[in-house]
Amino acid sequence: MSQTVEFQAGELIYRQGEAPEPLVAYVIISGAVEVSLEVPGAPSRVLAQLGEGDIVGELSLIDGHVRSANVVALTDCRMLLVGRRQILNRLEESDPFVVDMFRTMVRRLRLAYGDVGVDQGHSDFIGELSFERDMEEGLERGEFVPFLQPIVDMATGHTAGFEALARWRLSGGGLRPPADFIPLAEKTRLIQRIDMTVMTQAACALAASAHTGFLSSNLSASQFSDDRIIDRVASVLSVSGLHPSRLHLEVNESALISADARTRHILEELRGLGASISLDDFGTGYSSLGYLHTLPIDTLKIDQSFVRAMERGEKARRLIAGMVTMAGTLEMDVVVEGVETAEESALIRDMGATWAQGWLHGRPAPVEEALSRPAPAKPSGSTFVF
Ligand SMILES: [Ca+2]
Repeated sequence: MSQTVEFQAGELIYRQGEAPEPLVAYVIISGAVEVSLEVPGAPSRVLAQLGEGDIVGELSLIDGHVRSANVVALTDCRMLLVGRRQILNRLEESDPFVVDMFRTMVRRLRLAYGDVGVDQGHSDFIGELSFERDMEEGLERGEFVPFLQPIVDMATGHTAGFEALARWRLSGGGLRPPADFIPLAEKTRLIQRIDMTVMTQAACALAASAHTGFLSSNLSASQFSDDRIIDRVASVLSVSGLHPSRLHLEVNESALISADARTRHILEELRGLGASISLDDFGTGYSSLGYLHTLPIDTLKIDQSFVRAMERGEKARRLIAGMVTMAGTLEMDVVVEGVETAEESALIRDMGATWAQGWLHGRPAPVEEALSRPAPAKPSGSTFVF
């Protein structure tokens, strides 16, 4: 939740000792407030005057306890409400040690409140909170939709499946590219809802179409923080009726970095549903090869940066060939991403890659358009003709 409220000059925003109702902190968008502390048997003491970009009420938001000071509007104020979940989601993303230390600091601030200043706010944070609210509203209005990009069988030239990519279709008609919203969606964990709405819509569309290909759908690293993801994916399969063998789940290296027992358990359960696992953006992350043979991975998606580098020299070419060979040794399929020219496509096919994805084979397109595209021509000679 995020929304704005207004207070008039002189109005009490909250009182020391009262239960926080609603349980929110306030970011000052415009205006100024005074924070004061009542001390028994003494005149109340002004702790701070705060203005645009500052935050008040954050202690209660974090620990749920009563308000630790009085806050009064000095001028007419407009404030952004910050809900508990918005803060807790960000905290949960942090290292457990940092979270622990943070909670200890909050407790100590409570004890010593009269002796310390009030936190400074950050204007970046206001921008983020507003954008987060826009994303939540966009999700509620169903504005996040899949675009499908074909993944082509290198042996036949036919579309073997599609990757579902999130797009934000604004109510005004525009499209917001993923680079605009994915970073904050990941930070706030709204990415989990975006992943699932995109996967559900794409699975329903593919299951209802005449196309028999697979759906490759992204699961962000934050999905691996708990095993409810297994139920969510099971529910996508049951709602859509898509045969589980047609679902490929793309996971990137950051989700697997710890390769711990929980990650393994989640991957095995997802596979147990009948889906298969693709390692996304392979070669760009931490690239520890150690987990490749220990985790249940069916497909490597070789990051597009390797194909881009092919133009610059033989080494990149040999690197891709090496990765394709390694995947074959481990009995994994390979998708080479970022294929843009017929020459690249031919080279990759000759290396023995299973599938290719890239602008040559089709750009991401709205679902109906992608599913109604005629199948590409069968390749002839050493290059594909499209
Ligand atoms: Ca992907």
